[in-house]
Amino acid sequence: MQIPDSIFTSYGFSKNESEIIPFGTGLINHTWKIVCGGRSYILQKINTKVFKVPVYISTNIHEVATYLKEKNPGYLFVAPLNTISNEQMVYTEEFSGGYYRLFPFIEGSHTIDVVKTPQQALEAASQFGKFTKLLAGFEVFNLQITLPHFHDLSLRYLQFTEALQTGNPKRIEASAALISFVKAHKDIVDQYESILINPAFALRVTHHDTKISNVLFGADDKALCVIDLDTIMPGYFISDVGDMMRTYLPTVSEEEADFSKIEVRDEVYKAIVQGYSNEMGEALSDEEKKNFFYAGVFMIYMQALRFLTDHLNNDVYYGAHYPNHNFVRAGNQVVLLQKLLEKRSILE
Ligand code: GN1
Ligand code: MG
Repeated sequence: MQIPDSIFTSYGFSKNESEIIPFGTGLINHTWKIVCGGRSYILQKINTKVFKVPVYISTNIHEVATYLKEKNPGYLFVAPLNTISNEQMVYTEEFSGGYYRLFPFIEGSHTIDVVKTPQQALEAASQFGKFTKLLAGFEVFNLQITLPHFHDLSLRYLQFTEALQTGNPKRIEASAALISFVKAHKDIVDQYESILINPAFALRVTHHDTKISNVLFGADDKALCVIDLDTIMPGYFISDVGDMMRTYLPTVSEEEADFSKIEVRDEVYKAIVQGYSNEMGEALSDEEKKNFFYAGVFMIYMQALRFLTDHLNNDVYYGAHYPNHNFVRAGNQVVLLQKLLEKRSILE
C-alpha cells in the first residue's frame, strides 16, 4: 500500500528523505515504521471500515492523555504527534481516502509476538492492570464508543447464527464440527449475560486488545507501556484478562495451523493472574476475582466465534492470506479453548 506524499508534508517531513518499512502484525490498521532525520516513527492508516468514526479514537486518546499527564506525569503514554497545523490525525482524499496518524517510536523498545517466559506475562499483565488502575478516577462514560458492541458476546453469537443463515453454504457444510462445538458451548454466552446484570462487575476504562504485541518491552524483559489505544472503552476486566489468557497461554499464536502445538502453560496463567492482581487486586470485587478463569474462556470463545463467523461470511472482516485462513484460526481457538477447559480444576 502506498502512502500519499501529503501525509509526510503534514508532519514536516519529505517522503523522499524517509525510509518506509511495513511494521507489525495487526489485522485491522496499516502500520509502517518511518525513519526520517535520524528519528523513527510509527505511521498508521486507520481502517475506516472497522472504525467508522476515527475522530472518536483521537478524542479518547487525547482525553486520556490529558488526564494521565495531570495525575501521573511520569507514566509513559504514547499518544500521536500533532501535525504542523496541530491536528491529531490527517485526512486525505488521495489513494481512495483515509485517516493517518503518527506516533513517536520509543527508542530502545521492542515488541514480542509470543510470550516466551512467565516473567513476560507478569510484566504485561501488570501494565494492563496499571493502565486501568491509573484511570480509576477518569469518568469512564466520557469515553467515546469507537467500536459499538466490540466485546458483546451476545451480539457475536447472534452474528454467528446469522452467518449460518446467510453465509457461504459450502463453508457452512464444511464447518459442521466447529459449528456444533460452538453451539454446544453456548453456556459461555449465558454466563456473560449473567455478568451484565450483576452489580459486582464494574465497567472500567478497558484496553480491549491486550495481546502481547501491544506491550512495549525494554531491556531485560521489563515492560515499558501499553500501546494500540484505539479500543479504549468502558468494559469489564474479563475482556483484558481474557485476551491476555487467549494470547499468552499457548506457545503458538492464533495463526498456528498445527494444532498439536497448542498447549496451555500453567505458569503463564499464574503470572497473568498475579500481574493483573498486583495492580488491580484491591479494586476487583470478590465476585470478579472468582472469574479469572472465565475471562480466558470468554475471550477465546469470542475469538473462535469471530473467526468462524468471518469464514462463513467469506472473510469480509479479517481477510485471508490463504484459502480457509479464518477456518484454521477458528479451529486453533477451539482447540485452545478445549485445552483450557481441560485444566479448569487445576487453574481455577
Ligand atoms: C484484531 O488488528 P489487531 O490485530 O490489533 C481485532 C481484535 C482481535 C485480533 C485477533 C478492531 O486486532 O479484536 O482479537 O485482531 N481488532 C479489531 O488477532 O477487530
Ligand atoms: Mg489492535
